[in-house]
Amino acid sequence: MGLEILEGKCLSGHLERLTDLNNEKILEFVARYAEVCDPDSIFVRTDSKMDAEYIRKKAIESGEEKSLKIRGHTVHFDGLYDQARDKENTKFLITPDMKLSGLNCMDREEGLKEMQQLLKGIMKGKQMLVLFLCLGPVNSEFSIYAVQLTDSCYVAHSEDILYRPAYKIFKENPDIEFFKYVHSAGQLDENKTSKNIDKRRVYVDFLENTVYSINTQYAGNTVGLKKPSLRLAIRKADKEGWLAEHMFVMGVFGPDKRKTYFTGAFPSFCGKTSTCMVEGEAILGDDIAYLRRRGEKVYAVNVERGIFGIIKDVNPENDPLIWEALNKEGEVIFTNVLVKDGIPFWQGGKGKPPEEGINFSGKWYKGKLDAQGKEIPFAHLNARYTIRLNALRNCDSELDNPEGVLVKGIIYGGRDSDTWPPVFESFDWAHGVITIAASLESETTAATTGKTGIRKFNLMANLDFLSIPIGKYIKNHLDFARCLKKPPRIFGVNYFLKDEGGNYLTGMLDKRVWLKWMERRVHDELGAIRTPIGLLPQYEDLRRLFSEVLDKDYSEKDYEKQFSLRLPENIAKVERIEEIYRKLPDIPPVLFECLEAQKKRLQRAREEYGDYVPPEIFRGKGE
Ligand code: SPV
Ligand code: MN
Repeated sequence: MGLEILEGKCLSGHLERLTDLNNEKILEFVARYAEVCDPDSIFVRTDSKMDAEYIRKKAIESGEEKSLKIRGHTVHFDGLYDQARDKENTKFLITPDMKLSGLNCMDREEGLKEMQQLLKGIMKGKQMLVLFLCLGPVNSEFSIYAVQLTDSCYVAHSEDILYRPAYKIFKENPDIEFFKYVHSAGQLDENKTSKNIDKRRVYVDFLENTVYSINTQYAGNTVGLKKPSLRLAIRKADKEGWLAEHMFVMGVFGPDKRKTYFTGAFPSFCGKTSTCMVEGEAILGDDIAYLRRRGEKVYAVNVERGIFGIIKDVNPENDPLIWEALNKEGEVIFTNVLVKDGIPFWQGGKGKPPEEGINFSGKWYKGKLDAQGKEIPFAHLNARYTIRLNALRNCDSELDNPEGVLVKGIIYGGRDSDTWPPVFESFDWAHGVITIAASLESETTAATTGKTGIRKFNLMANLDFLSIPIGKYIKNHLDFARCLKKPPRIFGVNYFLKDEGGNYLTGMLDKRVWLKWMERRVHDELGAIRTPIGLLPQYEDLRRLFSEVLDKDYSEKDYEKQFSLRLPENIAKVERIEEIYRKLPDIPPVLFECLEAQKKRLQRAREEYGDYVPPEIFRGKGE
C-alpha cells in the first residue's frame, strides 16, 4: 500500500531501507504521512554513522543550526514565542468511553480531523526524515521502540544525541511494536523558526500510540521520544504493571566504593539535574526513567542516552562537570542562548555577555522589545544544551545495561521555602508514596511563570505528563512495591528552605551530604529520629558527613535551624493536599487515612511542644 508515493519521494535506495524491514505497518505509516504532508523527498535513517552525519550536516545547510567556534558545537533557535512546552495546546484525544478528568482532552474524531487538515501539505518544499529509535537500552525488557517522522533536522539531530538508534532491531524483528510520532515545524520564517505558532498543536492519540506535533520546534514539544513518549509510556506502564517516571537515575558512592542507585523526581527548576550531576557521584540519567519489578527488587533504566538540560547558571563553580563538557570539542547543540562571534552566552554563565548578537529573537541588541513592549533578555531563561551523557566525566558505567540498575532509594524534591526539612525519609513505602511523592508541591519562580512563590501541586513531578486518572496513578505506585520485603526507601529533599528573613538555610553543595546520608540509610548504617513527618537525620551523623564530604564544620545551630519541624506549615500542607484530592474522583481511601494520621501526629506534637520543634525533642520519643 502506498508504495507508489514512497517510490516517488524516497531518496535513491531509501525505499529499500523501508521494504527491508518487512513490516507492513511501517510502510503504511510512512506512506500515509508522505501522502498527507507531501514532502519533496524522504530520507530513511539507518544506524550508520554516515546517516547521522548526513543529518548533522543538513541541519546546518538548512539553517536550522549554525556552527559555533568550538568544533562540533552548534546553536539552534526556537522562535520568540516557542520557548517552552505548550500545555494549553497539548491534548489527549479521547473517545467517549475514556475518563481522564482534570487532564487536557478533546474528542478524538475531532482532534484527528483537525490534525489531518493542518498536516495537509505541511512538508512541501522540505524533506521528511524517518528515524528508528529506542526508548531505554535496546534488547531489554524495558525497551520501547519508536518511529519518528519529522521535517526538522534539528529534531532529528537532537534525537540522535538523546536516544539509542534501532534500525537494526526493527530489521531483525518484523513484528515489532512501536510508538509513532509525526512532527512538522511547519512554515519557517527568516530566522528558520516556526511561523504559525497560533496553530501549534501537540495531540496524543492513545489508540494508535501516536503523537502529532506541529508548528513548533521547542524540543519539549517536538522530540517525540521525550515528553510525548512519556505520556504514551505512562499508559503502557499502567496496563503492564510498571512505572514510567519523570525521574533521574544516579549512582551514589558509599564506603569502599559501594555504588547505590537512586532515582529522583523534581519539577522543573528545582535542582533535578544538578542533583544527579553532583561531583563525586555517577549520573545515569537526568529526566525520564522506567522502573520495573524483578523478583523482590526494583530496577530502572534511563530512557535516554543524553541530556537536554537547562543552561541557566551553568558555570565552573555550580556545575563544573557540565561546564567542562560544554567547553570541549564534541557534539553539543545550544538552544536559545545569545551568540556573538561564534561564542554562546547564557544567563548565569561566566563573564559579561555582549550587548548585541543573534538570539531567539533574531538580531538582538540590549533594550530590544517584543511585540508586547517587554524587554527581550539576551538569552532565554529556558535556554538549553543537548549533549550525550558519555561526554560527561561522571557518566555511569551501566547506562546501557539492558538489565537496568537496582534501585534502593527514590528521592522527591520541590521548591519549598518553609515546610519540608532539607532531607528526610518516609516511615515506609505507602507513607512515602502518599505524604512525599503524591504531596509534592513546588513554588513558582520568575523563570516558570513570572510570578514567584505560588505553590503548585505536582504529584511525583509527573503531573504535566499524566495520561491516566490521578487516582489510578497513585494506586499503581502503592501497588508497585507494596508486597516487596524491602521496597526502595522514599526520601524527600528541599534545597530551598528559608529563614524568617528570607535567607536560604542550606548551601548549594549541601545536597552532596544529603545524598550520602540517604545512601547510608538505605544500607541501615545510620540511625534516624522518628518525627510526625518521617525519619530525620541525627546531628552527629550529618556533622561527620559534612566533614568527610565537604570538609566543613557543621554546627548544631545550623542543624537546628534546618531541621526543626515547622508544625503549622506542615499541618497546612497536609490540609492543602487533602483538599486537592477530595475534589478528584477515585482516589484510593488509604491516601486520606494516611494524610489524616499524619495531621493528627503533627497536631499532637504541636499541642505538646509548640510550633517549631528541634529534632532533638523527638529523640527517643518514638515519634
Ligand atoms: C522539563 O521541563 O521537565 C524538561 C524539559 O525536562 S522539556 O523537554 O521541555 O520537558
Ligand atoms: Mn523533564
